[in-house]
Amino acid sequence: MKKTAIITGVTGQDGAYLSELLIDKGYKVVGTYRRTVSDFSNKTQNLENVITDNNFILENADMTDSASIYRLISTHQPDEYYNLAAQSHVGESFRTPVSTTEINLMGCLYALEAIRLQKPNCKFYQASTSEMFGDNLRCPQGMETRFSPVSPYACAKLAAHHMVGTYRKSYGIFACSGILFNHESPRRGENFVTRKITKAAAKIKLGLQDELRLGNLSAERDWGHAEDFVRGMWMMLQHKKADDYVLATGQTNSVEKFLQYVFDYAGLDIKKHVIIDPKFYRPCEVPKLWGDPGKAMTVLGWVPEYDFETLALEMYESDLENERSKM
Ligand code: NDP
Ligand code: GDR
Repeated sequence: MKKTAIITGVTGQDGAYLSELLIDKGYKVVGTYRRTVSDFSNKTQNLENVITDNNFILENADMTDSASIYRLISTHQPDEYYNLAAQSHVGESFRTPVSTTEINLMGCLYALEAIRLQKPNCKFYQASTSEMFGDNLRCPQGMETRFSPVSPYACAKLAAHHMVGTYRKSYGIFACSGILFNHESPRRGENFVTRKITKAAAKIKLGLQDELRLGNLSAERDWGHAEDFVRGMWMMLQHKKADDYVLATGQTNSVEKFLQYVFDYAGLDIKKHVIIDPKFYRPCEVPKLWGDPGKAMTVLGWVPEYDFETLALEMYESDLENERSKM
């Protein structure tokens, strides 16, 4: 019989890649989106490869509505549940700390509790994050590194992370947290820095835009590709024992380096087009993220295939093609 997987936050970057992976593996996927007044086709644009597939079902559910999470699990009796839904923008979490916490912490707890009560053998994946390491500069950051969150986003994610461990230890739920470092792709939301850069570079190249406003260029991130990372999520739930893992590439680069690499490739001059705007600075910054994926590599056999350069070029080329097709 087909396995059923629920993916909350399916309309986001990772949800789309994970849906494709699971459908390829023969799963039935129940993906959730939250209803808004704005155009439905905008919301589902990441899902164009799966939305008409017979093994894909789209359900309406809001992570802040415990009843809708409870209903999801009782209706579909899933074998696996991937909790990807989140207010995932760190900068935005300073402006909306309460709703960020409701979505990112309570959404996780509602799902764990619904699983405990209705489908205790359902395996659970929680989207934890390298942001939990915050301003701890000990590098590379791995399973033994102390957490030191510095944003409402990271605080909520860290509480959810501990909740996952608590349900695993207390009730024997097969619950895993993936502590994932930044991962990007052409489907990355447009207000995250990599996509903001590749989209702007493409538009500047085509004469559709002149300037790009950015914040802190000195921050360093360990950037990988979302396709590699969703494979790691699935591998965690296939392992015989539930546990937590770090997924990262093990390489770090600054925002400035990403910008320079993309602009050089596009033949653009940063000095002519890039303006540093304090509006994009955060009240508190995570200066450096550099992950140690050793445990995931050894125990799960997970190996990322993309490197920094291939990722950046794929994103730029995709934005260039998109923008050109609209001209
Ligand atoms: P995205 O921001 O692309 O997607 C988040 C998804 O959550 C969207 O589908 C969004 O829907 C949905 N969502 C937001 N609020 C709610 C809500 N109240 N109820 C239901 N759905 C909601 O994130 P990514 O795909 O990049 O990341 C997936 C997960 O992994 C997130 O939890 C993120 O925090 C975490 N993570 C991501 C990393 C990365 O580098 N990408 C690294 C580490 C962790 P809508 O369109 O309606 O807002
Ligand atoms: P991050 O990603 O905060 O690491 O969280 P983001 O791309 O937003 O920022 C990365 C770094 O770039 C700096 N920066 C800017 N950021 C944005 N968004 N816009 C700008 O104009 C800009 N200029 C400079 C930021 O200050 C930061 O240092 C992502 C999200 O996917 C989280 O959900 C996830 O948990 C972490 O990655 C791991």
